[in-house]
Amino acid sequence: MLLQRTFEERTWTLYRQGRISGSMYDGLGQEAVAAAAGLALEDGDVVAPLNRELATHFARGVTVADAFRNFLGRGDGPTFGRDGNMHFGVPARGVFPLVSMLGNLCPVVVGAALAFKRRGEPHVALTFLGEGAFSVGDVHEGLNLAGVWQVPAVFVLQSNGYSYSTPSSAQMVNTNLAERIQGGWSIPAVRVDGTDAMVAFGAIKAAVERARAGEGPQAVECVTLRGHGHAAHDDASYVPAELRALFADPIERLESQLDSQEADAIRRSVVEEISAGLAEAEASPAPDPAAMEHGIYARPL
Ligand SMILES: Cc1ncc(C[n+]2csc(CCOP(=O)(O)OP(=O)(O)O)c2C)c(N)n1
Ligand SMILES: [Mg+2]
Repeated sequence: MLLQRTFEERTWTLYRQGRISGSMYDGLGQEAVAAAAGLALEDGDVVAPLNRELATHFARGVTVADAFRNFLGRGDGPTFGRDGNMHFGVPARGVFPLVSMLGNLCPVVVGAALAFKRRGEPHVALTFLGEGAFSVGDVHEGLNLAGVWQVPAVFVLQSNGYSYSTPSSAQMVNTNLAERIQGGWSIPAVRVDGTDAMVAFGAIKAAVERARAGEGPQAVECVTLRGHGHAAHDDASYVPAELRALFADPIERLESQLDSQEADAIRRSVVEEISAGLAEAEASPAPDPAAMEHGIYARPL
């Protein structure tokens, strides 16, 4: 959780210095869910994180240096300098790359889960969905087939109250997504507090293990608040202060349960890991123009 928070604080600075192009998206306030899902999985499982789930990448073994290489557009980074943002994955670590089209990763993950089932492999495929994604048809096609085929897929809903600046209540009549998944597709679904790391971990871990045991698809809805706006241009001034006051900071909440010396040691080691990873990425080469067409045509990267 702290790796994601600290990494994103550093990338905000890099962005304001003009060293990261495009925009900045972060998962402030949602780190518990991202970390919990990453830690609930095992080697051989696959996961498709979205743009607020860097902790999932880190929990699956993606390095801080590789994440910085992507943001800084380095030639030896996960997207070889083609993306300077969150649109990357590390397939060798079972992490699928993010595509921007909301909901598109849902049927992809159901397909991966179907492959595991057909091969008789004890693995699980997991993806995240926000409320905006939940209004896209692909998601409902994916959920439906996951139920029909009873594949080992886990859907983690990031219910953070908004899609861009649209509050969920202006987008859907029933904002209880767990209820809709359970009622609509007969997929077991629970709704938990996404600011409580241990509760989120317990719920996601149980869902992953049920899917792994052959009990079919599972869903966990984690209720959070998106701490920042959608992206750098958005100051989230439309989020009422009374709503903000209802949500705890997941990191402070977990830290309050730790011994303060232990918490300090974690903070120090995270700062060191971030600084070392950034230094490594900064020393990495720029993309080679000769490699521009790699991965576009049949030639593999
Ligand atoms: C199919 C599609 N429609 C619209 C967009 C533009 N868009 C990007 S993010 C977003 C809102 C996403 O909201 P949500 O799924 O709740 O995720 P959150 O940003 O809250 O994490 C929209 C509308 C898109 N990327 N893809
Ligand atoms: Mg949302």
